Amino acid sequence: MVSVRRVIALVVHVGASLATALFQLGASAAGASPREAESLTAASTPLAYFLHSKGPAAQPVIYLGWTLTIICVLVCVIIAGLLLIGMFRRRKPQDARALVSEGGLRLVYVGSVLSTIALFGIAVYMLSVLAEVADPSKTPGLTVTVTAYDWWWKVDYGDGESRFSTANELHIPSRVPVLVLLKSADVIHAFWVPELAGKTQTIPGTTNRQWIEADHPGVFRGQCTQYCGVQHAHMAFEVYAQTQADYDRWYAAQMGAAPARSTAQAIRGRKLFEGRCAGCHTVRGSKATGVQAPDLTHVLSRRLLAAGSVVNTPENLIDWIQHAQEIKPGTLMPDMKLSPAEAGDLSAYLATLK
Ligand code: HEC
Ligand SMILES: [Cu+2]
Repeated sequence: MVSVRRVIALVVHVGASLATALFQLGASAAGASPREAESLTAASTPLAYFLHSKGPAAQPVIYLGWTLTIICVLVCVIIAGLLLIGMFRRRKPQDARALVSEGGLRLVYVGSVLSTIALFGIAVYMLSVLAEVADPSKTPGLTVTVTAYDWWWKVDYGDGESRFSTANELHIPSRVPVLVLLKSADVIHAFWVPELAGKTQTIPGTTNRQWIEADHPGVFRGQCTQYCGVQHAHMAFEVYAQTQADYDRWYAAQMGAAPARSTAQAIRGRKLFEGRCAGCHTVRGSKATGVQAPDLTHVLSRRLLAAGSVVNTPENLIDWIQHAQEIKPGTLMPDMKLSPAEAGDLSAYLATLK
């Protein structure tokens, strides 16, 4: 079994290098500068999960994928070969009225038996992979709750006094199995971080479980993979695997409430926020306690906005607030009409939410 795995690992490796080279070639053909093309790796492609796995919950799946691919390619090649042989080694023309057939049914029997054995073998292998990835080998070191909303992800950490909530970003320490409890606030979505684990649905009224573990620090893209409405495609998230020290620092920073002291402009901005945004959004430490939208206590610490729709820059942030329906048509956040002065106040306030 070990040697088979080695062979598959080699095939995977060669495949990955080939795909990366092709991808970079395509990127430069499309006009990307050599440096840009270089910065792209196969990990940026949608099929990266077929080439790389970055954690133990994904490793057995990648072997399964390649084994199935190899078997399918072999079947195609064998059938094509037999067809060619059949075409060139025709039987002699015989009298159409002759009653005796020359046989040939034997091959059909052999083929049926072989296919049955192959399919049965594949089924057993698949079930064993399912069992292998069902539970982590160690007890999870961390449990987080992820709730899917149309069209973003709420992530809850901790319990009691030390609980906090963030959005579209999952931070985990690397090399620690993490149990993700999956819930849905509205319709069925599915949680998928291809390089770390398989897909798991989030179903209203049920709590599903999925464990993930990252071998090394890194950023892994996740995506909703169950069609859930118009903005399903803009329902991405990122998993940040960090060293334990980095993770602890992030955790401590997230747990704090928003700062109370600030400039006069920011205080005006906070009043405006509490008046117009608090029905949906929470900022801990202020009067805003809405629950139907992302918690914004530390919105500035996030890399992306609106479930991966835009990069979180000050310009994009205020643009999103005023034109959410243009950036993500149909999103459950309305365009907020703001005068230039109000936009300035609000920006000053949001800039304090680090
Ligand atoms: C009717 C409810 C509602 C109101 C009112 C509202 N929002 Fe939102 N907001 C949402 C929802 C829902 C999302 C998630 C949108 C998505 O990703 O599809 C969101 C997303 C955001 C985000 C992106 C957060 C992230 O981490 O991705 C920001 C920033 C934001 N809103 C700011 C504001 C501000 C500032 C106001 C007031 C001027 C406001 N919102 C008013 C519902 C609301
Ligand atoms: Cu979804």
